[in-house]
Amino acid sequence: MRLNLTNKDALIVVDMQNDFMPWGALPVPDADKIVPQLNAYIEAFSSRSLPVYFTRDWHPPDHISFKGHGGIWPPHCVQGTEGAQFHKDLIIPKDNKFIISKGTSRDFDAYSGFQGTLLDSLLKERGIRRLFVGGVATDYCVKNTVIGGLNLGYEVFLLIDATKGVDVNAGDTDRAIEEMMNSGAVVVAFGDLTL
Ligand code: VGL
Ligand code: ZN
Repeated sequence: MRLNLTNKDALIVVDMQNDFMPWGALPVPDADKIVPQLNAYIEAFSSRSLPVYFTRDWHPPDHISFKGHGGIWPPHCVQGTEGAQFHKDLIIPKDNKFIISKGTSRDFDAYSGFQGTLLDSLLKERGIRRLFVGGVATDYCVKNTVIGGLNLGYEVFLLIDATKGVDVNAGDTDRAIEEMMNSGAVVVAFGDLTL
């Protein structure tokens, strides 16, 4: 596949926060290994003045998704904590970047970057039509963001070399990739971009 980036394209980096790294509260195996690859995408977009959207889980301390509060997850990405910070080596461009916080109120969870956020309106007001999505976790927030984008009418590319899944059940990540493809997402890797 050969892909030329245009001003209708945006990069979406999903939840590259400490708590999803191998040292964090809700570890995604090898999540830290994709930082260099994500940085390559970030540079490719940023150097062309194309926008980069960083989603982050940004939960209150008693969030509904946490064990003991009705959910299945250990407490993670609590607002303002070190665990909620982005991986220290992730490049955050000065310009044309947006931070999208989700899961911010106690009684609602959001796996999709579109759920309860301004992401769709920010993309639409810039005329963005194609989304390139990477980050973690493939089988949760990446999957829901990709399918959310498809449902909103975007063309969506899954960055297969810049995403990692948590695999709570063996095979979840592979099934998530299949589900995204069946929903219309196109799997691409860095070498597919014409740079
Ligand atoms: C996520 C589980 C709970 C994710 C967020 O970013 O994929 N997974 N909260
Ligand atoms: Zn969460």
